[in-house]
Amino acid sequence: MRKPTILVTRRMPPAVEARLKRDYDARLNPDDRIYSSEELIAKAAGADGMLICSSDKITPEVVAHLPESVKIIATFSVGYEHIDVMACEARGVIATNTPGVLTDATADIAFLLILAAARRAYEAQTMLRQGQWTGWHTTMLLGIDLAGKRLGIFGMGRIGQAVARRALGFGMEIHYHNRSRLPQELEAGATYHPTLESLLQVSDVLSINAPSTPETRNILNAERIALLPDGAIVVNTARGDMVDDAALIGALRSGKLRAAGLDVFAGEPNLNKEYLSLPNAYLLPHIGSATIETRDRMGFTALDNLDAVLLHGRPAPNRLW
Ligand code: 8YV
Repeated sequence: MRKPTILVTRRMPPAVEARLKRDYDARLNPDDRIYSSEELIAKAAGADGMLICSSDKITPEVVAHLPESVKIIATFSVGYEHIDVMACEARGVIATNTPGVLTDATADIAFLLILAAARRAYEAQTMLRQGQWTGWHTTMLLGIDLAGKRLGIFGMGRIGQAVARRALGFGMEIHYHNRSRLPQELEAGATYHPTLESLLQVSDVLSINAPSTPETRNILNAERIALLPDGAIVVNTARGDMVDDAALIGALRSGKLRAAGLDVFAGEPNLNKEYLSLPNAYLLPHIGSATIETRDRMGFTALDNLDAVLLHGRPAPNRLW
């Protein structure tokens, strides 16, 4: 029997590429160059499925011009704002994501950012490496305790809940805002806020864990930042486009906010360069899910979806429509 053909738009971890080659006629991208929309369409000619990443923009135009042969688009990511799911549905192209397998890795990075922001890790590292550490003193690089502080979680899905579990271990009080209130057993003592505005007012540390949607785009703007307690910390491991960069940078400069920890940025990798000059911004290049185990799991989950549809004629486990 003919092996189905998969267009793989980015280089995959070795174990994932091995499984792809075993089960499919895989069109790999060893150079890892990001394809334009035109290239995506041309390279998909005759393919049964596509394995994409969040760097590939599956717009309504791309969906409309995909060859008839493409039955499924599996993204190697939990976020799927780069896929026009309605356009896929309208054309009958199945779209899938990889929920659940990057929860812990991403929550770990959220906590790394919370700690780094609260304890001035960037300034400390810079001082030491630049030979400016002249000796210990009682008021050198003072940060803040996390114990006893209120952590506000915007978006209490799997990752938000995993951040909450970690925060409990650090003695923080958990508050959250979500579209709907969680059942009591999942809330685990956290306080629900029916509005984001109410959450912001009590968030000594704000962690953004919501999906990027038309409703959440630019949601953390100047007016909402003003609602945070003075000296609050903002951490984002979700998507950069939920934050108004100019407003966040202004608040970090003015001292309204103590610090920020950011793993994601609007327009990645071309982040707003002003962040680079801020000593109180701890910045990472979107490494939330970057562990060996997690990236393998993401690839295998995407493959499980492709396998279900293309090898077994079954429903995809993580179908988006
Ligand atoms: C991925 C992510 O690294 O899964 C997501 O939504 O943001 C990241 O962890 C990236 O998007 C891979 O496509």
